[in-house]
Amino acid sequence: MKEKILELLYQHENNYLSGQEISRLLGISRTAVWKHVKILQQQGYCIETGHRRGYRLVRRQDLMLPGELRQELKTRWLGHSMVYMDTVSSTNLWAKENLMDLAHGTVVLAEEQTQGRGRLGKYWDSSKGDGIWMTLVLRPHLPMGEGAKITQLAAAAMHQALIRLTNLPVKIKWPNDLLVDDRKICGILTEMTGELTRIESLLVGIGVNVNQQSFTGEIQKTAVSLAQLTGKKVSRIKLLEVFLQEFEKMFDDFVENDQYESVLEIVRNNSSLLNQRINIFRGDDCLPATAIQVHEDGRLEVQYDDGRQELLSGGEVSIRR
Ligand code: BT5
Repeated sequence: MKEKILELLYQHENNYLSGQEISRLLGISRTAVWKHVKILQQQGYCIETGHRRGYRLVRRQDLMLPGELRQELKTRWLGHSMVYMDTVSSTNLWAKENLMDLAHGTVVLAEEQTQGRGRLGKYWDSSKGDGIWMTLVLRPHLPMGEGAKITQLAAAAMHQALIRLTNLPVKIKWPNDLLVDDRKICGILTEMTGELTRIESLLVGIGVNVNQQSFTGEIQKTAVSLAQLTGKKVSRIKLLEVFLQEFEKMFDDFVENDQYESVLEIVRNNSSLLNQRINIFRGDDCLPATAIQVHEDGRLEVQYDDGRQELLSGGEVSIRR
């Protein structure tokens, strides 16, 4: 009912709609309308109440409210179900804990994460209102080994979205980073549940630095935001909308039509690692090598100095140039 009220208010955007009219259209009492409006206001929707005039919705671009996003989103299935939270420990963690209730294509969004996570137990700085902190919940019919490809797919989709909106020279650092001028603008953390033979769920966690003016601590010099790079505030809603559309297109191509070439082309052509000397960190070990190619299964093909070649999985190594 809350969603229906919101829909009506969006249809009459910036104009007042009386409580009586809403109650007539939806067949509920005026008190019920008022209660739902109160909840929407608590969730961050800017609904003005005018004496005798009713309710009026004013759009806000400063929050990632699902209602705002839905107005622009042109996906077939991705993001049709959304969970929005003001603050959460981690959207990946939350999705894992609530997995049973989350349908394929659900997007879990938060304004702030108090325990944002990276790979291998590392942390992810997720300050309030500045970035996109989200998890895509996917339930594809794929064998377990195919999961690695999805991280590359997410990186390729975010690359395309960032290029379309900002035209910045964005590079993809296998397996899960997007960089501009060697500083990190986006990180991806893909987690899986399932059996040996089949994926039950894929949780694609994505963090994008959008409107931070500065960073502190360990990442002060290695992290960067879109606002810092472009010199102006960037709409998180617009970026989300373009990203979700890109992701859906690539995902459908891959899962339904077995087409993965366009993803490979993007991650290979925009790679910051290929043909470069790299250091591969695994546990306490560090081995120098050369990055050769992003393999068609999503792993990274490297060659050690003794000529030996290996395919690396994203989950187990850290790489530095
Ligand atoms: C990643 O790990 O880059 C994956 C980050 C995924 C974050 C999203 S946000 C939504 C979802 N919920 C979560 O809890 N996580 C996902 P990794 O490659 O391990 O990089 C982690 C390293 O990046 C840290 O050790 C820091 O050095 C650096 N870092 C932390 N926060 C950063 C930020 N906001 N921007 C740039 N670099 C950061």
